[in-house]
Amino acid sequence: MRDTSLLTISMIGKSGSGKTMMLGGIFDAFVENGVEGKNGAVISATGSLKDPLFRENDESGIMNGLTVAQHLAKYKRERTMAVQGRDGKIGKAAAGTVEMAHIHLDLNVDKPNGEQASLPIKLTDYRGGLLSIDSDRITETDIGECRAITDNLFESEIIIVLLDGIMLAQYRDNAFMRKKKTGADRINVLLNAVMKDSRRAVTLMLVVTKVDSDKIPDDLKRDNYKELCNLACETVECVYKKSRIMTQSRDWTFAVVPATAIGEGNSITQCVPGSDEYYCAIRNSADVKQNNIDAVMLYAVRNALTQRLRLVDKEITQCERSISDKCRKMNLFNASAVRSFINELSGEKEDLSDLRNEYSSMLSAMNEEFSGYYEPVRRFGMN
Ligand SMILES: Nc1nc2c(ncn2[C@@H]2O[C@H](COP(=O)(O)OP(=O)(O)OP(=O)(O)O)[C@@H](O)[C@H]2O)c(=O)[nH]1
Ligand SMILES: [Mg+2]
Repeated sequence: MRDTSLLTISMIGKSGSGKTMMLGGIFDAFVENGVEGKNGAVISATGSLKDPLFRENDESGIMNGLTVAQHLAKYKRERTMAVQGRDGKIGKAAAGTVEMAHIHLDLNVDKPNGEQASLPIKLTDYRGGLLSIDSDRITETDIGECRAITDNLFESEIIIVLLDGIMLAQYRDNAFMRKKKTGADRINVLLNAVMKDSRRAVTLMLVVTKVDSDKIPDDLKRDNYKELCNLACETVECVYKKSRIMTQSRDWTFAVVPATAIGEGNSITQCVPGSDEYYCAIRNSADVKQNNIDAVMLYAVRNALTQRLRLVDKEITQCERSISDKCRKMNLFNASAVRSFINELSGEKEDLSDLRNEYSSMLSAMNEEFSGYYEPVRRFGMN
């Protein structure tokens, strides 16, 4: 049976859009450092007991937490990106992802009063090349991985779409090329299918990556990257056009956020010789720091939890209704059968109430203490 408490997060984006680097930013923000709220609450992530890869070896979960952290350390940005040496020369750039990986984490909230709440999440990293593969060259492995991506998308409560900010800027005046280069042509098709058959409320975060790059002109960076974000929305045209309908009729949420996995002033962007594409390297002795990747995660999780809380409330009301319905129908002859049914329902209601308490405890902190993180997030699709 699928674990319903597990929050599945899909990250989709073309090869080179920054998925693996974003995981590096998540590692940096939540696993290594922890994100702090304004009154001292901390949201951090640890290896999850739900991780099938590590659970077998360690039922206690203590070693598990460590192994997952070690496993994740391979996402450190200095390892996944070319770095400039002291002599000014740029090292070899890391290759893209070659193998799909599912990362299970527990997202933990520690409140100043000592209260704790936790939510297991699953993130998946895959080779973005799959998005642009030609159907006549597709292999069995490709098909398997494509299926896994699609399955993952359909079970996700959060979908993060990554669009390369440098490419958006480079092709700002050519919509056709912009869609092609950022992979939006394929992303539109994929998400159109998800929107059609969506079975739940989804939070869709459009993340504009690499906004630290000096190849993005100032007029696109102004006002917290307003024009760059507008370009991103126009590029995933189908999603943008349907966003209002999906918001109103299916409870979806849409937002766009500019983000960087390494921080402003920390990169060098150079043209790939003989091509029209750019690559980035980390500047010598840069203080690498993600910006807004924490905001993407916090905003999306808060929103997904708000949706879950609504659902749990509905289920609790239904449970209560069934209990009082049964009570009314109880008589001398059916009393024992009805009583055992009521007991069962009461147990169910208790479990739901525990879940409700966990969600609302987490949400109250996310609403009260972390509101500052939501400022760079722009909503769309509301009217
Ligand atoms: N300047 C800058 N460059 C970035 C950032 N994120 C990614 N990059 C650059 O983009 C390259 C590709 O990023 P990845 O995270 O490996 O891209 P990916 O989406 O995982 O690509 P695949 O694994 O091939 O699907 C990196 O090696 C960096 O050069 C960022 O925030 N800022
Ligand atoms: Mg990758």
